[in-house]
Amino acid sequence: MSIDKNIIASENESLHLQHKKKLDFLQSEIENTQTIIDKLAAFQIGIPSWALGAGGTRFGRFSFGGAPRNIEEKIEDVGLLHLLNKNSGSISLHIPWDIPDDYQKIKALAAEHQLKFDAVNSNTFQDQPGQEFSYKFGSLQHVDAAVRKQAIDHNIEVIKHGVALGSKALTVWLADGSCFPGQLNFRRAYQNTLDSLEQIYAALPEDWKVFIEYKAYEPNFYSTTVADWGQSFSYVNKLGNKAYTLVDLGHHLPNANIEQIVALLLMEGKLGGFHFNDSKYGDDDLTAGSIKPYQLFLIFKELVEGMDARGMNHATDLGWMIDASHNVKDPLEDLLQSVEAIMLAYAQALLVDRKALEEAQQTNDTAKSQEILQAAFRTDLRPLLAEARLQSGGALNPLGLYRKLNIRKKLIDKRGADSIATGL
Ligand SMILES: [Mn+2]
Repeated sequence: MSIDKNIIASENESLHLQHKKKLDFLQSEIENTQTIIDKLAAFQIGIPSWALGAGGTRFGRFSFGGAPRNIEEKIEDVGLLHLLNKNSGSISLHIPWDIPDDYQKIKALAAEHQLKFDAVNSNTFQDQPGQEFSYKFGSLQHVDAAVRKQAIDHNIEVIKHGVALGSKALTVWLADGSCFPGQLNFRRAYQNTLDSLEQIYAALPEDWKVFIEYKAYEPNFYSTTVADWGQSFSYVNKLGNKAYTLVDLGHHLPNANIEQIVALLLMEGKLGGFHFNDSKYGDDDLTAGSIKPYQLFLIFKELVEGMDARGMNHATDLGWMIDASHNVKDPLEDLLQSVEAIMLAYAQALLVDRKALEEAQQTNDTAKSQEILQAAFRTDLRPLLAEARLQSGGALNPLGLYRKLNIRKKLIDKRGADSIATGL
């Protein structure tokens, strides 16, 4: 599924007057908008291959129809998103769900859609058909060395797939933990996990990173072996300079101050990347910015400040990925909304008057500090996002055009109403 460039151009033309009016107003209020627009145009977000179909819950799954049936169709779907918004320039694959038959063919297809391969993900939270040992009681932490070896070998295989595709990072998320007190010796589980991670780390190519993701609870409900940023930080510090912590916004206990976690991880040089989503209660995997947009902005404020303090490139020095699940929305519409929300939070963070904030902080002017942050948060910067898309050849209104062109219906016509995508 592709969209003719002329269709995007003519749709943009019909929206241009209205867009210009809003943009002119913003440009009269804000200096150097082109600097922000250029940064927005450069910023690319990785789309998860596992979130292009219906996610469902543990109670059931309701199909949307037209779900991508294989890795080629997943790349086509991400290519479509990128064509519309020009900020979805990479895809994150999950192994074994997305093992390519022909690397060169898949690389060529991705290049055709101007997509890169973001971090590759291993999966030791499920048993696969034909697998010798079960992960029911963990993988890298397992009491049995043979199970650990199977999980280590799997991660090394994932690295090999990633190398063949041109990816530069491995994300390890472990479901390992325990459901009941007494089930697990915490220290032994930690040591086994560290030992397993060291063996995976040893297989990393020189220019690769490994991201260690943490999660407070679920599927294990009493303990998780990499449960929070402190535990991940402890592993990545021991592993070495290619190991980093990955922050998934839904993986904290309620009300955790994620922006502070992000600030400190960045300061310590150990923040590797992000999984964006939003949540009300737990790991809800909802559309980024749909529940707590202010939190998303505060996180980006720390990211921009912390990356600038370390002289980092906003667009390329961290892994920016979405990790979401779609139960009631069209997954592609949901992903367009997530990308828009992430871009908006980034734009607002770029707008913060950091010099004034620094002065307010140094003089303990608490009210002023709040005014400065909220002034940025409450400025509607959507016209800058639209302008960045326009300048990059994307659509002024991606979701509007997606709907106008009846893309979901066309996908259903092509792939069927009951097609199922591999993934969560
Ligand atoms: Mn995640």
